[in-house]
Amino acid sequence: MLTKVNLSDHRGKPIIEALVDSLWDNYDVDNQGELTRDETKRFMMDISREANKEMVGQDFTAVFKEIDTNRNGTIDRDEMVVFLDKLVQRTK
Ligand SMILES: [Ca+2]
Ligand SMILES: [Ca+2]
Repeated sequence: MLTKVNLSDHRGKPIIEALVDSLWDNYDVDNQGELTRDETKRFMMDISREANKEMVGQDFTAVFKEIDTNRNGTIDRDEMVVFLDKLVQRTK
């Protein structure tokens, strides 16, 4: 869960990367190293609940497309890093 990630305590490791590690631990259910649409949806629903935002309800398909920059239908770590980075900028 995101709430378990202490953003200020990842010595030497970029925060986003640590976040992605924890995401993959929690959401890459089939352990293929990528998040499928369903896995991503679970993650989005969880963060929107925790952040108390309606970011997902609106248009998951559009959000998924935004993350899946190479359009192969799954989210890899690099894509998630880019997305989270944008998200962090946005919520600052
Ligand atoms: Ca997966
Ligand atoms: Ca992809």
